Amino acid sequence: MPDPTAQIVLYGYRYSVYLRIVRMTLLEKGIGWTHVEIDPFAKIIPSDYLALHPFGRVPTLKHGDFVLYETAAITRYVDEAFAGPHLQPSGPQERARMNQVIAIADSYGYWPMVRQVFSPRVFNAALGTVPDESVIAEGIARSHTVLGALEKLASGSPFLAGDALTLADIHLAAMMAYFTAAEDGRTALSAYPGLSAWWAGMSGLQSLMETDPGQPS
Ligand SMILES: N[C@@H](CCC(=O)N[C@@H](CS)C(=O)NCC(=O)O)C(=O)O
Repeated sequence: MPDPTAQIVLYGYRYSVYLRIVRMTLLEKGIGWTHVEIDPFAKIIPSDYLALHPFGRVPTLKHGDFVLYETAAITRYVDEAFAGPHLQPSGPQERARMNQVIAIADSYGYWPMVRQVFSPRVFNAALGTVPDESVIAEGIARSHTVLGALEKLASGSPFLAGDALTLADIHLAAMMAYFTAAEDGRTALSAYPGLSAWWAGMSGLQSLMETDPGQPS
């Protein structure tokens, strides 16, 4: 049985979208944690971090002696191991929809929306790197497939799965925040009215705003 009083340590890179998803989940649950900064893009990843996460990515969560990586596993663990609002619907169809949205975001959304659009257009540009427009154009084209799929699931509700905030909203909101930080991303999203309405509500979520890492400098 997890000990809810054991200390939580979260290892991650402050600009990581996946770290942000876990931070948002902890905030929504009302749980405190200690942050350890790890830059997964650094030339050398500390060996003591690789001992926790053999793939060298972020985030990793430690709860007492229990070590867990993979964001979707972490957020489900946090939801299930601690008191606070339930972030997963109980109905099988709503729960399946939540899992589907998270899988779409991870499998098809993260790379084009975050790595091909946000990273070159906003993040690297703030550091003075001239973006490769062909990468951004490909990212936008691939993002349209993702946005089109999510539009069919958005169904005009303020939430993506059921009638309350779930891990699916948190997961996608963190990625959408980065995607829409780029003008190209905002223009792409505007073609999808259901998803735009969802984002209009979600963009004001307190846990999303509190975890905004700001611009790199
Ligand atoms: N499947 C992993 C993905 C985590 C991930 O890709 N994190 C990014 C930062 S947002 C990372 O560590 N990137 C380092 C790299 O691509 O080398 C999860 O869900 O936690």
